[in-house]
Amino acid sequence: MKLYTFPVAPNPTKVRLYLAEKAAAGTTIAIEEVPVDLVKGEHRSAEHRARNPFGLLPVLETDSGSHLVESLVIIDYLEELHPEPSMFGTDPESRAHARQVERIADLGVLVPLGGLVHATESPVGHPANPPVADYFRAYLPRRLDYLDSLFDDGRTFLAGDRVTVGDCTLAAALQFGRFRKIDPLGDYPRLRAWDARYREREPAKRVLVL
Ligand SMILES: N[C@@H](CCC(=O)N[C@@H](CS)C(=O)NCC(=O)O)C(=O)O
Repeated sequence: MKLYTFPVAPNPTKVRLYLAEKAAAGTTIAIEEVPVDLVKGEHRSAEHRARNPFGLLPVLETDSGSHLVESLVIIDYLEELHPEPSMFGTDPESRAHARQVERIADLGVLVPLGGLVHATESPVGHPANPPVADYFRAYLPRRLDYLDSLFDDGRTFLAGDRVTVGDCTLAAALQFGRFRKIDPLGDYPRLRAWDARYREREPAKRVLVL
């Protein structure tokens, strides 16, 4: 299998953090990482569009040569191939909560924070768009409030006392914000403490560069 990826880009980073967490938990998944330079625009080439018609990263090329182009679907596929230890949960309810937290971290933080970066100072050349930036800025607090409130019960990670995919998603999102010096955690001490805790982990140290 091949993973087409690029450092700091949040969706590829989410998958790379997942792989690093899985490896740290004892399951090394054999995947060749292939860089596609987003800053140089390599993702817009015909070669990459043959892998992903949307011209985005990450892309997983499976052993049969097919392409998966959604980060969470890539993770789901790898989890099906390597279910142990689960990066979602051990029973239906814990899996549902872990997946819910991941969706909120993705749709509620990664997407708007990524949109804010691209609408202000896009590393891939999207035009600045102040009204879009304002929209995403206003979108973030309710989702961050919710994620911060999860720590009311003293949990260590977003979905409980073990790392799940949502931790990878949120860490990937926050790194992309740091890339453009956007820190949305100012009013969220528990999320900030989680962020510091997560970044101390070996998988995070291996993958995150900012
Ligand atoms: N929903 C997709 C989103 C993929 C995506 O937006 N990838 C970004 C990098 S994080 C990209 O390739 N951006 C290039 C561009 O916007 O030109 C996923 O979850 O993988």
